[in-house]
Amino acid sequence: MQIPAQPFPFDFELAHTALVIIDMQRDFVEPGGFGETLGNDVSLLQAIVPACQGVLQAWRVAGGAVVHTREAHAPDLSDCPPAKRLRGNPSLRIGDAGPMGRILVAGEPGNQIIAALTPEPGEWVIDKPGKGAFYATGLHETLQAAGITHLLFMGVTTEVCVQTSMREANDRGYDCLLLEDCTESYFPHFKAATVDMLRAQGGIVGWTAPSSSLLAALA
Ligand code: TIU
Repeated sequence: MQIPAQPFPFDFELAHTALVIIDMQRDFVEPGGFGETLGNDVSLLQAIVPACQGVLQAWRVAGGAVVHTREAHAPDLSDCPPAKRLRGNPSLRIGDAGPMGRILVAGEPGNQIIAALTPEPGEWVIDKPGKGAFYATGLHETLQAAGITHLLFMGVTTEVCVQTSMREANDRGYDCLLLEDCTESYFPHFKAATVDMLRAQGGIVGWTAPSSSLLAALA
């Protein structure tokens, strides 16, 4: 398959490509979670949910592999560096009890993927303690075992967990494409800058394209 993309068309084979949905969990997208404790307006992120849903549905129908990630820490916070927990002045820190349970802790209501994008059986769900999806997870091994060489990214936030994961993937040899309307930041100018920088210099990190281009190729 080939889709129009920047900086040039993106070629991929469905059987060797995974859709990677970064951290579309309640902590970031709904009020009362980690995103809001940092002082952010989470409604900005809610706007991409319909586009993400459209891509996920089409990708499932096509039979492509799906990865969902969650930024999640163990209940004893053994995988949360103190530097991460103590940084800044949030209204609640990681591990504190909030309206959706303990902030950014695995198994809590706030740590679940939002209802609109609930993982289906057979899809991979990766809990990650860092911003990048490859740090301290088995994601690379899982993808290698499945013969995956190309990754399509969506999720939040563009310049934090999505960009970090895409850079980690690029360094591990994956061809990566970011679906522009399926990612968002609490800071719109950070999203715009990230989309620009990922595809600059001949695709130094990868490609970007609107989801309509992927949907047209899958139709
Ligand atoms: N998932 C993710 O991007 N984690 C963050 O902490 N993002 C922020 O923008 N804060």
